[in-house]
Amino acid sequence: MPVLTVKGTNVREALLHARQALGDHAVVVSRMDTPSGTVIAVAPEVPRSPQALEALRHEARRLLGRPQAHASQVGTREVERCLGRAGASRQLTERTCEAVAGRLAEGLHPLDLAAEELSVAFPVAQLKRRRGVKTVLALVGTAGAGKSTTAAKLAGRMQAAGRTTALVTIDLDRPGARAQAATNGRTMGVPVAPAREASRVARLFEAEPSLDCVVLDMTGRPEHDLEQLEGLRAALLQSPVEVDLVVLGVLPMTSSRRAQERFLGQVATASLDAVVVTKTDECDVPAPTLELCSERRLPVAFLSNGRDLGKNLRRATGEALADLILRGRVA
Ligand SMILES: Nc1nc2c(ncn2[C@@H]2O[C@H](COP(=O)(O)OP(=O)(O)OP(=O)(O)O)[C@@H](O)[C@H]2O)c(=O)[nH]1
Ligand SMILES: [Mg+2]
Repeated sequence: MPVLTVKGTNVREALLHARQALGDHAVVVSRMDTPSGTVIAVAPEVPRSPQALEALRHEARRLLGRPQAHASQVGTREVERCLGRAGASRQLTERTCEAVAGRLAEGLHPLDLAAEELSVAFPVAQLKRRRGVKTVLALVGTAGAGKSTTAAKLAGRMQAAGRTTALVTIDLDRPGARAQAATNGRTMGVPVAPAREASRVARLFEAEPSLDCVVLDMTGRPEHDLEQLEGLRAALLQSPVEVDLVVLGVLPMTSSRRAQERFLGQVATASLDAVVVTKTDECDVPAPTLELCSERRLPVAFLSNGRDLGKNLRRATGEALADLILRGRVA
């Protein structure tokens, strides 16, 4: 008969969880109090023989009978060290260590427990595609944030996923910008369309029915780009083609917190749908950027971890964010 460990902030809560997990016939075999609550070992039903009872007790002792104080100290110390290295705030460190300490009886490695806790600590974007609806992914960010690089990577990714994609850039005046777009488009096998006004994207969809997705690279001048986005929104509303506009903020991990906050303030009216965190490979302290996203309830959609257009873009998942914090890199 299997024995499960179930935790709660108090005995009553642990018992409720046990009932939810194993039903009304669950029996408590053993109990252990921890700094953050109670862990109980439960079996699905009353054992039928003294031997079965002894086997259950043995298993419960194995599950709960760890040298708790020692394990808790050693375990959370390692987690604390990792989080410190990642630049995590005191609140995040305390919250994670407390959760890990409360789960040590589960028998997993403390860093794995920390990874589980961190994997649900930050919002992750669920960019859902509506059936029959086309998509514009518009990238806003400060100069040099990684917009053009990310735009090319995203366009390549969409194309590879079977969506007929174009890369549109409204960054036409900066020297070298057109050439960069053309080279990136060639590298990714995606056509590039320069446009003075973002609103032209609406007409592109109308003129080219097979076009399914546009990745829109912008200038890096927030005021100008916000105005352009408004123009595009208005044009899409008028258009007979149904298109979802997804606005992605490009947030380099290498920028200071103050610069990141300033940017988010500048684009507040654009109501970002999500962010792409770039340059994760050049930053040793990933936690502050992710904590800022969490504070602002900004879901992370992608992580850019290098210059290689074909390789260095990952979909953000809870596990990837936890890896970034605990291991310093995207797995
Ligand atoms: N290491 C690293 N470099 C990156 C990453 N993303 C972009 N870069 C580099 O950052 C620099 C700026 O990238 P761009 O994509 O041109 O940035 P941008 O936001 O379009 O810049 P502007 O158009 O000038 O505003 C380039 O040298 C890129 O190769 C990344 O994830 N990691
Ligand atoms: Mg650019």
